[in-house]
Amino acid sequence: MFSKPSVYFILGTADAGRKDPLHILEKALEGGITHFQLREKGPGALTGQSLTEFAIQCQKLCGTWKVPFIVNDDVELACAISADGIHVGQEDADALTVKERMGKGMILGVSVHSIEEAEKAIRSGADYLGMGPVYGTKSKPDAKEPSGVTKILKVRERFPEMPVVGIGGITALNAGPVWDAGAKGVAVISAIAGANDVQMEVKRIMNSYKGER
Ligand code: 3NM
Repeated sequence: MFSKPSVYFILGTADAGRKDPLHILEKALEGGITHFQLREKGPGALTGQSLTEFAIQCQKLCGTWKVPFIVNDDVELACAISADGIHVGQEDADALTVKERMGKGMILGVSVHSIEEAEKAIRSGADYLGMGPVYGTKSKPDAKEPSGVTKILKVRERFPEMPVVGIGGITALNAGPVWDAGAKGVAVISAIAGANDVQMEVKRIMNSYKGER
């Protein structure tokens, strides 16, 4: 699933500002994102039927580009529309419970901040780990203090087989150390959602990877 360097785009309607979120997603797909996560949070977040309809539109777009469509936190929604995966944080549903509920073949991602959390997530059946915030972020009001790539290095050393995706304040200009720390992917909201040229920004982030392909 992370066999090549991954640019993992995350978006909710609030992150789109005054732009059309589906247009942003389309441009990001054209630019070459490898994963998409729908993360519908915060004031004014869609709920109920409007959320389901929006999720299905995102899923269709991702399907056209054969990009995995992952739902943040909302297990009901992910299962109801047969998303490709679910991502949970430490304050969301327990990863093991989610793993037991989700369909076979679905991807489970878990946000972790320490070796202990990584170990528990792996025991619960996580397919990849999200680790952040690497840098300061404005997209998650309750984010922890940024810790650079220190924690990614530790988790990569202890669990070398487990794909890690860095998150938090990542842009084309500062993604280098995240790749160098062994992350298989970089997860990004604002640098992509807020870019004037979304497609070009995705390409720039992808090109920040200088390792072997
Ligand atoms: N999770 P941006 S940081 C959704 O540290 C999320 O677990 C984080 O957005 C974590 O690319 C974050 O705009 C926000 O900084 C990432």
